[in-house]
Amino acid sequence: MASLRLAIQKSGRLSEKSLDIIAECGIHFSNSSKRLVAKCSNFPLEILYLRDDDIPGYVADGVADIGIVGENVLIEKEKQVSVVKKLGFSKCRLSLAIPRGEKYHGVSDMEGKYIATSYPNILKQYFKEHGVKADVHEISGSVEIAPAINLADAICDIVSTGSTLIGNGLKEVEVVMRSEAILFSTSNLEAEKQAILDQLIFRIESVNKARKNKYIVLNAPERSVDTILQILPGMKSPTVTPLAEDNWYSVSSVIAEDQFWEIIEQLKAAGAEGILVMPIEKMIL
Ligand code: PRT
Ligand code: ZN
Repeated sequence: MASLRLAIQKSGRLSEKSLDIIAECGIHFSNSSKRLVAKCSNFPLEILYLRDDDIPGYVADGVADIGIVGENVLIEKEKQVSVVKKLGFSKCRLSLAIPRGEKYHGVSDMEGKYIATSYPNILKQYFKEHGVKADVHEISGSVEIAPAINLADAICDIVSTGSTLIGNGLKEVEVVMRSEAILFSTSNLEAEKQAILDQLIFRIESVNKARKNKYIVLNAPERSVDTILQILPGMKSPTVTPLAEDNWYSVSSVIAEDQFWEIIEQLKAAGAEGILVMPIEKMIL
């Protein structure tokens, strides 16, 4: 029987979350950092541990069938692959930054400037789109120190909190692209492997939906139930069950994580009591 080969980062910012997703899909594997390949015991999946920079090439060549990297790496490598799904973790941005004391009027300020980056292809494309002719130079690692040692006028690097830029006397002036971890596949996946990938995507989507929602149970007096039902969206409609105490009901539903606090406040104001909120493990719609 065919098995799908997934390439993930061996050790780095993407490793743990990539493995978490597989584990939350109920797939068992041995996670030994010394290994190059791990076979999953209860799903036709093999995990290849690689440097993130090598993953797009291996997937394009068919050495691995699918891979997880940051979009920044995937786009920079310019390989022929198919994007499957954004995964919502390792969010960051690729930004232009200049020394803090310098004035900035717009991207045209970069005309003729010497810019250091580990992402020359993305940056050259960005300048092309903005009609700017800049001198883009590839350097790998410690890009942020380039202006201080007079190696460059500006840099283009990954930013998350921004503290690395501040610590190096730089300021972020343009966001060149936004990035997050992405699942992608070789462009001509054979049918049997595509079927395994479809199963995997279904599981990932169930896990991700569950992460974005909470299960809520509360008690309410009869006079509050109508108002509470209007506040709660629910997958279909909330469940309402009478309690042993006269004129009291238990109401349960699913609410979105990002509306959580707002909804809780409204429910309390409407007369809800004994509110319980629980994480959802999987959500199959
Ligand atoms: O060894 P290997 O080649 O596999 O790993 P790597 O060192 O190339 O990559 P790694 O593990 O550092 O990052 C993997 C991916 O995580 C990147 O390609 C991004 O998609 C994503 N990511 C998310 C980040 C960051 N956040 C991040 N903050 N990648 C790098 N950084 C670095 C950035 O380069 C800069 O030095 O963190 C610093 C900035 O962070 P702040 O918080 O100070 O702004
Ligand atoms: Zn790398």
